Amino acid sequence: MYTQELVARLYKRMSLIRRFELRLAEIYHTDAIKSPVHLSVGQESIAAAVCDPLDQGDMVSNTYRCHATYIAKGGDLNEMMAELYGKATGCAGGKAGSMHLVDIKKGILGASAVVGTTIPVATGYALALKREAKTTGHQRIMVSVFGDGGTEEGCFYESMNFAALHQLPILYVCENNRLAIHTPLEKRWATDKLCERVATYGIETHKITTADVFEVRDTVAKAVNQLRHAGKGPIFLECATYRWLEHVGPRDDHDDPYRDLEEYQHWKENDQIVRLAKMLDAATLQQLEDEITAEISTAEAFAEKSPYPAAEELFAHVYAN
Ligand SMILES: Cc1ncc(C[n+]2csc(CCOP(=O)(O)OP(=O)(O)O)c2C)c(N)n1
Repeated sequence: MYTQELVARLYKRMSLIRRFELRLAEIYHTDAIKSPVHLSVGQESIAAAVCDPLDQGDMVSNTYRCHATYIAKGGDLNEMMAELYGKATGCAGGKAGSMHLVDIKKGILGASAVVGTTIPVATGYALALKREAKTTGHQRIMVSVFGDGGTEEGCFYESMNFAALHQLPILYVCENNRLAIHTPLEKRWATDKLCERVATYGIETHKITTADVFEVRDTVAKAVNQLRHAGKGPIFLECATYRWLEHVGPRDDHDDPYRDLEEYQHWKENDQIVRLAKMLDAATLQQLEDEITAEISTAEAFAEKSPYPAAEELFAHVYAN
């Protein structure tokens, strides 16, 4: 039903994200990485599926848990690793770290550690893209990715209203892992009818509970097509997913009381990387894994040999020129 090319492409993106992050977890104790890391292990299928139908000119914004969309949107791996190492060759000059990955030429708008704040910024960017299309004749799309916690911020609802009123070319994607640090959804929301809440703003919504990489990709492809050609937005997508490692840091925290082992087991059995590996022949799989190994070790070597930023760089890029 799905072409081998698509399966291989999605598999490679998901596996690259996971193996890159698991490598970070391995080297984290050495202090080579100079910033906290919020890993997406277990959540890879959403970023891979969301970014696959996008063009390079389309934009993505994310939160501090931004490694997955950065990689899935084609962000430069060497610059990403160098940024984590705090090196001058990093995507933000080595001064921003893991929570602020950016690559404008690849359509990665940047991220923020402050929950919810990227949502209005992405909404404003979508307004700019709508205006730009009037002169270029080509509608670029904005995709704003955030967690369930982001939807608890007032600016989320202000953004929904503004985007709906102005029919902006933006796809909102909520990665709903049901956790905000250690607090599960049941202790934060009176009802989990998120799509119903958003729909009251006059926004088309979709909810995917399976994290099925093909289902998410197909839904996003249709949404992108509609935003690009029908001139009607926004669209809201809620994707269920699950974070396998601790909120921040490299540790597996399944012994912590806030975790539900049965839930974790359910998600492990639904691992889209394992699923897609079974759809590929052994030679293709080996080739993809070899490519990933090479890309990660090239990035690591690049980061290691890069210099730290010069002292006089300290105050550069603090204010807009
Ligand atoms: C405005 C604001 N409030 C609180 C925090 C502290 N904080 C950091 S991460 C987080 C949880 C956010 O959860 P969610 O948006 O679901 O994203 P996830 O970590 O699950 O990807 C909180 C409350 C913050 N960074 N910013």
